[in-house]
Amino acid sequence: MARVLFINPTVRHNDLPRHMPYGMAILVAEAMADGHQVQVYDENAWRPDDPDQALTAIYQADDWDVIATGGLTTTYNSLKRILMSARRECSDALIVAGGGFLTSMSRDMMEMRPEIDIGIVGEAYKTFPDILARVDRGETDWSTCQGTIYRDRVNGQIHLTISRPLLNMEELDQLLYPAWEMFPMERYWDNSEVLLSEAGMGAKRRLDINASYGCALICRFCWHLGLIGDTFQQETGNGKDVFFTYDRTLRWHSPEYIVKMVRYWYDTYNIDFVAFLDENLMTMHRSSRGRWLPEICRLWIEYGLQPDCVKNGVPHDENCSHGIHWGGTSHAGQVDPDILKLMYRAGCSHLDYGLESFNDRVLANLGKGVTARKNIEAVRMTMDAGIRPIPNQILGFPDEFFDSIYDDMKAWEELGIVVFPFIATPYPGSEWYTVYKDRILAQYDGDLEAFISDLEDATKITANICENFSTVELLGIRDLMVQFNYRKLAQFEKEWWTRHDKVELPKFLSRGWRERAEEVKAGKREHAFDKSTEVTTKSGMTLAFSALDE
Ligand code: B12
Ligand code: SF4
Repeated sequence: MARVLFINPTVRHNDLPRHMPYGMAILVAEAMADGHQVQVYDENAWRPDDPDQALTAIYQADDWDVIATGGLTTTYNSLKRILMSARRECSDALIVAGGGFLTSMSRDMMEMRPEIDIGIVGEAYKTFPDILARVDRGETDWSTCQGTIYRDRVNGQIHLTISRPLLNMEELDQLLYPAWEMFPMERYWDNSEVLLSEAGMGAKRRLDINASYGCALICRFCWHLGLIGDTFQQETGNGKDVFFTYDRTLRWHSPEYIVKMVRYWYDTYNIDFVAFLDENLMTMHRSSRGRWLPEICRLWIEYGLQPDCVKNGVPHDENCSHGIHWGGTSHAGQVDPDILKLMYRAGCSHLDYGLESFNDRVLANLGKGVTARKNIEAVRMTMDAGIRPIPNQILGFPDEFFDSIYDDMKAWEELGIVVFPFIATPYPGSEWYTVYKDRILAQYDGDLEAFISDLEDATKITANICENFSTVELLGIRDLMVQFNYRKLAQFEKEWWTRHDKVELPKFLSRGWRERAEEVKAGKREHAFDKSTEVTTKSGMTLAFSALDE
């Protein structure tokens, strides 16, 4: 059986380790169940003073057959170190990479990181065990291993194999529980608190769960890890590569699987909070014709997980020692008071809303399936249900302009929202990454790796994809927005018009992203510009826009 070393890279190097890697922890469990000799080095949890020295010691500690690593694109800098020293110290080991950083830009990443022997594109639940079984059999021909991108060891060429079908929902329910005990849980317990609700703030033993895969919507800055049936392969002139479409295969675990697992964690680890990692709980609710979430809530109570405070109808405090509070992600266009009521009764204490903007033009162009009015209603409805809504805002969309800026500020004031907006960031895998790739590269002197290395939280600006404001302007605008400085913004708006004679409002097409991806690949990167939209800004600059209709 193979000797397998998993390495979890550092996530958010300037924050504490807060989330054990859910997907990797399941792969660890599956590999152990198949009889392989598995070890885990969690760099994210340990944060050694000298990461390279620590890695060298670990690589030299055994004769590894397989080194497996991967994670978010934003962990690239950590992954680069991990991969480089793996190749140096373990020249004979098979280096396997997976997760977001690899799937979102498969061929580019294989070129950027020559240490990787084989990459797993998208879902790894079947592919990774298949690779380990082949290692056991001494096979080195990867051409028949579905769902991978590999490097020919003789001539160095990179090949993409045909994609592997996703697990169906029955198969998902057969997945083993994450092997949390292989990770340094104590270090994560120390940072259990979730500063999003009273119950979350007091959390001392939180675990995360990913109860569903995907989201029905198509927000153009978002991406789904290649786990939702949206990948397609296309010849590029440099070999086949992976692209992403609007196709959707939404999948969820059964309520029984979810609640039984949480009850198991409660009995085994005495957990007090669960964070649902699901991209969007509400689209799953809708896709299940309204059955999935109510059943989870019903079983949560039936399995004795309802928190005491909710059961007794009293505010949460430190005496609430029985049951499990939880939080997750919602969607303003799909939520309703009935489901919120049920969720509250089962212990839901916060819901994250990617509201993004309070301007209808921006929202429509984004593919979010929501309006400003719905955003406002959802915040109120969630508060009325006793659940804390956590509103996320983004600034710097391609069509951001003064009207959307003022709309955001007005809504924040009206709802009493305190927020520091993220900056619209074209993370690899997203539609805007593909559409704006040339522009992104131009901001990094053509150096793709420099862009990838620069990516962190979207609070920081990396590649600017806003058509109307420069990077410096966006940062200044965000500052003025959070201070509600309408006066300075109106002054800037006047200045802006002395330097520009038109505003650019790109209109993104809602037809199939597959066709769009093909156009983009064929070199047609420009998108339709809507010159007819009339925009009214706070200081009444509407007239200037009529010039657009010429
Ligand atoms: C938890 C989470 C985080 C955690 C960190 C999680 C961690 N420990 O790595 C935190 C909160 C820190 C985080 C932050 C951010 N995140 Co985040 N996050 C998630 C979330 C909600 C869940 C991840 C998860 O567990 N998924 C479920 C499991 C099953 O999937 P998985 O881990 O990817 O594993 C599967 C495969 O990818 C693969 N795989 C994964 N790892 C490995 C390793 C090996 C060796 C192999 C073989 C295979 C493999 O196998 C698994 C089974 O198929 C996802 C959304 C989602 N629901 O997926 C977003 C998501 C991953 N995040 C995303 C983004 C954009 C961010 C932020 C940039 C957001 C922001 N505005 O700041 C920041 C970046 C922070 C930073 N500076 O690095 C994007 C992805 C971007 C990208 N291109 O990588 C996602 C997809 C959200 C989205 N829809 O846009 N995130
Ligand atoms: S609603 Fe959320 S998860 Fe769904 S596509 Fe939009 S940002 Fe992504």
